[in-house]
Amino acid sequence: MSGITVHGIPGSPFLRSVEITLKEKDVPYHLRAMSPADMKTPEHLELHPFGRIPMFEQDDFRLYETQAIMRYVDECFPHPPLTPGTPRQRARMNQVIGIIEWYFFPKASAPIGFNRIIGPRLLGLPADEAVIAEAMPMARTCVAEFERLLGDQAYFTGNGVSLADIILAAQLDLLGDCAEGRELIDTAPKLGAWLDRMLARPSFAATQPPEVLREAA
Ligand SMILES: N[C@@H](CCC(=O)N[C@@H](CS)C(=O)NCC(=O)O)C(=O)O
Repeated sequence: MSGITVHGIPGSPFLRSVEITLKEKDVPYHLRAMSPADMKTPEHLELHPFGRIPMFEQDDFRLYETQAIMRYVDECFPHPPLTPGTPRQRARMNQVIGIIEWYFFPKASAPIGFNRIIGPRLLGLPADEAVIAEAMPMARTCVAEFERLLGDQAYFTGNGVSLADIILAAQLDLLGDCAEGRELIDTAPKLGAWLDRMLARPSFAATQPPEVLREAA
């Protein structure tokens, strides 16, 4: 056994990114599924003082921050590698991850996804339409940039899947479950085809968001 436990709420794209990384490498792990009621409890804050998910434990080693977890797993279990071989490829991977962390997640996918998907479908909260409308210009800029950076490549760094592909596909899959997300993806045909390729991977199929988050639910 790997001694690995991952904590988080199923449906979280960050939790899913960690799980996909482990599954791509065929590393067994235990998922400690949390519910919204577990958030910010003393037990949660002990593992993650900022009260977010996911968290990772391997024996007595504890880690939070999705990127740090994924990079650690990628180093500990090198096959198949999810970090590409050349400096330019690694720079591209890190650039895409930076765009996700600084612009796409906080200013586009989180406000739209929370107000259109997580809030109404999981927490019974109404959508704040003004927040969604305000996030759309940044969402369009990000998607256009992802389309440009992907270009005619199979994946963001060339022919192999990298950590950037995993993080972005996990976020776009959730966002694509609302009208705004689909509208965004429809503006970027190469990104749409790439997303289909990513979602067809066994690691994505094995980590589907719960039905309650899906639009038809
Ligand atoms: N920088 C953190 C961000 C994690 C994050 O924002 N996770 C979301 C779920 S996808 C969360 O915990 N949201 C709860 C909250 O904002 O209170 C990471 O990469 O792990």
